[in-house]
Formats: sequence, C-alpha cells, structure tokens
Amino acid sequence: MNAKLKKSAIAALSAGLIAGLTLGVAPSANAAGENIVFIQGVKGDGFYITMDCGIKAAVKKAGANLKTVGPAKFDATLQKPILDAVVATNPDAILIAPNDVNAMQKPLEDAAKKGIEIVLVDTTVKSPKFAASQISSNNFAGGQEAFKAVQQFVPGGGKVMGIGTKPGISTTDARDAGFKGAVEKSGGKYTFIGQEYSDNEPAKAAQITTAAIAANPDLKAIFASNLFSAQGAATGIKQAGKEGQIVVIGFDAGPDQVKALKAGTVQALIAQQPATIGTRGVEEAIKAIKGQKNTKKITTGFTILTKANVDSAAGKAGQYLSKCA
Ligand code: T6T
Repeated sequence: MNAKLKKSAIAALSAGLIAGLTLGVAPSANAAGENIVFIQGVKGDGFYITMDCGIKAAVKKAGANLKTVGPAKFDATLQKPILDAVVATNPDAILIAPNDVNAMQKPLEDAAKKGIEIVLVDTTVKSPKFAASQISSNNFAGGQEAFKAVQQFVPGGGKVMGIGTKPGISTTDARDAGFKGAVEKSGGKYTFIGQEYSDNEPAKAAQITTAAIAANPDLKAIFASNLFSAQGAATGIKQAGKEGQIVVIGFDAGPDQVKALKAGTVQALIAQQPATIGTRGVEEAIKAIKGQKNTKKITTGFTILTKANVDSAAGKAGQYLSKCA
C-alpha cells in the first residue's frame, strides 16, 4: 500500500474513532503517527544538525515519528545505499538533502514511485518533479550577497577567488555561480582569479588558501561557499598570518565559523535558516502524506553576520547549533 493509500486508511480509521467518541471511545492523538526519515547531506555538520532540531520540533508537534540518518561524507556513493536501506523500510515520507544533482536523481525518483513522499531540503536534483516540495535558501542570491560583503570590506577592489565544495552539489554550485557572476558584472574593479574545490574537507580548503596566497600575494578576498570550506579558509588565513589583511566571506554559521568571525579571521558569514528549512519540510511532508496540496517550492532567508551584529538577538538567532536545545 503506498503512503497516500495507507494514510487515507488511517484517516478513515480516525474518523471511525471520532464517531466512536459519542460511544465513549477516546482516540489517542494521531495514534498511527506518520513515519518520517531525514537523510542528511552529511553527518556532524552544524547546518544539518540545526535542520534536524527544526525537524524534531515539527515532528513532535505533529505527533509523527522520526529517524535521522546520514553519510559520513558528502558523497552520493555513500548516501545512495543509505537511501536504499531507508526505502526498504517503507516510511511515509523522506526528507533528504541529495548529495549530487545527477547521482541521486534516479534513486529518488524510484523511491517516489513506491509511494514514499519525497521532500527535498536544502539541495536538489536535476529534475525534481517527483518531489512533493523543495525547501531551500536562494543560493544564487546568497553568492551575490557574498560579493556585496566583499565590496563592503574591500572597497578598493582587487583579486578575489572562490572555494567551493565539489561540482554537482546544487546549493554550492549556485552560490559559486552567483558570486562569480556578481564579480564579473561589477565593472572591472574586482578580478575573479578562479574557483577551487575543497571536497568538503577543511584541511584541503586551508591548503588551497595558503597556496593561493603564495601564488597571489595581492589576493584581496576569498568567498568560501559552505561551512567546511569556510572553516578551512579561516585556518589557511591564520597559517599564512594574513588575518584581517585578506577578507574571508563564508557561507553558513557553525560554532567554529562564529569563533573565527569574532576573532577577526573571517569578516562576514551568510547564515542560512536550517531549522526553518527542516520545520517547513516536515509540514510539507505531512501535507503530502495526507493528500493535501503542497507548496512546491519554499525559499527561506539569510542573516548576514558580521562582528558588529553577531552578538545581537538577530545575530545569535542566526547561529547554528551543535545540539538541539
Ligand atoms: O551549506 C550547507 C548546505 O546548504 C550545503 O548544501 C552543503 O554544505 C552545508 O551543509 C554546510 O556544510
């Protein structure tokens, strides 16, 4: 029985129980409880940890059941077997941040064909038609925002570069493209000297940073388009002794990134709203399970954190968690 049929059977059952109230039969609230699985992009990432907190809160409110799993690395060859194992348990819905736009396309399409409601949180795939809903930041606009921050901190212009994760991830690809496009449209004052990839490894991002500084002593700014790349870029800046001299704009706002911001190694962080992405994801999953109309695409916002606002109420709210409250 697919998720929708299963859910309508449950709905009929609850209607019977409600009718039974008059006969003194008390229904337990949402007795069946929708079975939802959250498959993270990668384990141990403050972004997905914070998203999981939003998911947990929404699942609790809805009286649903949740299991959270994720690969040890941001790598579709590790995420696909996890998805396969989850599909074999036939949950009602899966919230997933797919690791690759191409590699996760068919496995997710197949899962949807089995009647499992798929909600894409954060990342997406090439053709997400099968998904009940997609919730994410406007990542392209986030890259453009990063360049605005560069303009603010390096008003004189100069060489800038990007450190991304790896090609094929919808979010970071869009951020990198948004940043590069904004640099190129800015009238020649800034030069984009290249896009490098860290494989989501802070040590590699640090090494890319020191090598880029050695090759370009006049480098002015780095845009690191996710948490681990930004963490590594900050380490590289420290190793090169260039704190405050080369500007780093990072995406995300994990605890280590916030420390680097406060220390002056990083000048701005584009904080996403992972908890909201998670909460909205659960809401859409439950609507889909119940056969209600979904909002196909939901875009969440950003908070730009700088030393000036990081300790304000809004600045604190923008920071990611290392565990749920
Ligand atoms: O930036 C987030 C997420 O949006 C992206 O898809 C992958 O990297 C992060 O999880 C941060 O590490």
